[in-house]
Parts: sequence; structure tokens; C-alpha cells
Amino acid sequence: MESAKIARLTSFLKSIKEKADYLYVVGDLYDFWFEYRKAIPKISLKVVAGLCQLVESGTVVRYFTGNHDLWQDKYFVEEVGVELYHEPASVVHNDLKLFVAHGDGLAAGERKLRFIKKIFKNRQNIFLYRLIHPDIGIPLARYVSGRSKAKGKNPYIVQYREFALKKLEDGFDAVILGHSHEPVLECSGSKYYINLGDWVTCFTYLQLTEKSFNLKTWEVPDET
Ligand SMILES: [Mn+2]
Repeated sequence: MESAKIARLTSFLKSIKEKADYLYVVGDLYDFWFEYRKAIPKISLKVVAGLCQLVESGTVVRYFTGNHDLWQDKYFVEEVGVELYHEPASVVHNDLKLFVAHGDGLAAGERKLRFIKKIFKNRQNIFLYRLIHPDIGIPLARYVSGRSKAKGKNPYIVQYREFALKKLEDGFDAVILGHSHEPVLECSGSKYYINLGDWVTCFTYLQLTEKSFNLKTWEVPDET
């Protein structure tokens, strides 16, 4: 993460301190994450510290892993105090039933990705990968992870929406996804399909107050 983006993200984390009851991080916070037993990637300490301070202030932080950080293990749980979700989850806030997921693999057409994820998440494969020295293993996995970045528009955007509409029919009040980088807030009656966008170019976040959803863009406050 480059410094301007780190500053933008940490200023956001600071702004919700003592205000937000919950923060959901819906995956791919980092381009890449892999945990060894005694080593972690050299990632921005400022972001980790920002999350720590948020947890200490009383905000419950729930971290859903994405396709770039699916190897999250115990570090964020033990050191930061986040609640970690490796799978989509159903949660209730303000009497609203929400379906939350990063989104990768939910489109009907993503069979290949679902298969690769199984291999990546296999405990034995993870054990073997940990035998590679971090100075080799981390850049290698980062390279593979970088190659998986969609060039241009995600081809499954229509299918993610179809998946979401089915969930809404099944009784959810809102479906909240990430992954596609395209912010969406679609309302039909009292039901919502939301995509959180990203913090690469959009800097969007969703705010739930009582029963209303607001998809907002975070601008760094002018300190002069
Ligand atoms: Mn993703």
C-alpha cells in the first residue's frame, strides 16, 4: 500500500473511533497476506495499529477474508483482536438480516476459482508452503496473487447481482459484497444489494445507521 492510501485509510479508521459499534472489513485489505508460524509479511504497521486502536476503543471489528488475503490465520485474531470470517456470513444489525461476503466464488460461472481456492486453503499445502523461506515465499505468492487481479471490469458482475437477488428473495434484507471494485447500492422496496467498491480508486464505505444504508466516499479531512 502506498503512503497516500495508508494515510487515507488510517484517517478513516481514526474518524470512526468511539463512534462505530461495528466495522466490517470485507476482504482484500492487502494485495497479499500469508502467515508463517513465526513471520508475517512486511505490511503497513499504521493500518494494523489503526485497527488495534479501533478494537481498544470498543468497536467490534469483523474481518472477512478475500481472495488476496485468504491465508489470514491467527495473527489478526490474537494481536489485533478482530473476529475472522473465512466464509460468507449471515448477521443481524438493527433487526436487519444481512448477508456479508467478499464475493469471490459466488458467481455461478466461477468454478475454476472455487477449485483453486480449495487447493490454496488445503492445510497440508499451507504447511508445505511454509517451508519456503519468507523472502522467497512471500514475493512468489504476491506475484501469483498479482496475476489473479482482474484486468479491467470483473466479468462476473452480472452473476454476483443474480446471486444477491436470490439471497434477497430467500429473506435477507441486504446483501453486501466487495471484490468487484464497483460500488453499487441498489434498493428495491426495503431490500438492498450493495457492493462496497474499493479503496484503490473509489475509497467508498457503507454506513448503516438505524435502518438506512449510505454508501459514502471518504475524503481526507483538510487539516489546515
Ligand atoms: Mn477480491
